[in-house]
Amino acid sequence: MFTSVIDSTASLLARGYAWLPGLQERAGEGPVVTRLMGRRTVVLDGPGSVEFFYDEQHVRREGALPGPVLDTLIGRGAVHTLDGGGHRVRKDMFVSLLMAEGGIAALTERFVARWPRAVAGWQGREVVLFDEVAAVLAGAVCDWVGLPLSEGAARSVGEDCVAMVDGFATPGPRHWKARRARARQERALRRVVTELRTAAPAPSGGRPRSVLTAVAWHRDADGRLLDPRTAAVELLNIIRPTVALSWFAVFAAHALHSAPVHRDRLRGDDGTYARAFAHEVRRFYPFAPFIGGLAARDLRWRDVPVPEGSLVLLDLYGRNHDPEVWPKPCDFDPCRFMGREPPSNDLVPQGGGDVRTGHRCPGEDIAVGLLTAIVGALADLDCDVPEQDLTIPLHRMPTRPRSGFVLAHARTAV
Ligand code: MYR
Repeated sequence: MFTSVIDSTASLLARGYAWLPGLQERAGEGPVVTRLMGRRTVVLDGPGSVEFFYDEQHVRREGALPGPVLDTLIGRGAVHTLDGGGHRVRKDMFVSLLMAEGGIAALTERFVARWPRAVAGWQGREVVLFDEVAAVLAGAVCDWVGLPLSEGAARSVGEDCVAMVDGFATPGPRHWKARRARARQERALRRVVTELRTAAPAPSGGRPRSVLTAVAWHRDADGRLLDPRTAAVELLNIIRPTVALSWFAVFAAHALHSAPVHRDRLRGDDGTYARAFAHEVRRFYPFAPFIGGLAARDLRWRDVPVPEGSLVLLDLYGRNHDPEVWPKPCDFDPCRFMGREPPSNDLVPQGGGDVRTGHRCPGEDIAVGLLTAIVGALADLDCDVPEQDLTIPLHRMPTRPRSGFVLAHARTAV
């Protein structure tokens, strides 16, 4: 076991993805016990950790996310901050919207329709793939939500969503940019919700006409409509994570560039290899290192006391690289997913647990579906990759290839 009484927050912010593996190395076989933001913190890893963390009797969400994360990434009053009955009713709304039959296909079709137009617009200039994918995803998801936008407006929404994700875990200018981006988008969506409610009566029964209508007229566990700001927060909790797939898109481009052999296989593919590739991108590359909550009561984890109110972290990156679960975890090998969908608590890049009753991300199927389409689109792209810095710095959270992946002379192969 590694126990530190010295607060480790500054070390986490400085070391990024290397912070937890560093403590784990010092801890040997036992759990890491440290302090973050002044709180006793116990890290769960290894067998049983995902199941332990997602047991509602063990970990609660209320009060777990610090203000700087709420005011940038997640939003105040979001589903992520609820427990028990309040969580279940709000979560049902997300599940019914994000996992509805045909919903993922409809969103993916919007991305696929926009992609060739975007590529055509890159003629004669270098582009940063990360920025371009964010703009296409923003246009696709806003349209799908029921908020069709011009290309320019979609690009701005994409930039704001990227800023929220990019700046939530970092003090300084990136953080203030994230706060401004959230405030701007919350304001705009609050207005949309208020206008929609004023313009027409609540839809009576049946399937709502759009995601926007469903969120605007959603009633929480207390039977009340969400206040317009919370409705805006939850709309952003659909739009922003979709745009955040740009991180996985550049990781996919990085993987294709590092091993071009995958491209040939993807070009002759019926989608099966692209899906396996998408799963492997989500497993292999560093995105969310861990997830946190508060001990709901006095607990013990592998003989270590976890007093009520302690911060409990679940090591997501460690789970995705556990050699007991993933042989040769540091090899990028999509074949490990050929012909099989991963057991849900083995592959946890977006968290684990049960999607309907627990805190598992309800957008995970969307992420896999869209990333599969993105992988196919990238494999079909003929382009030059100019000299650039493609290193992935581990101290930066969230990280990505430094250059954002610059392309030149791009065109879709016929
Ligand atoms: C979303 O928009 O909800 C998806 C984005 C999740 C962000 C995950 C990036 C993790 C990087 C840092 C963790 C730092 C903990 C202080």
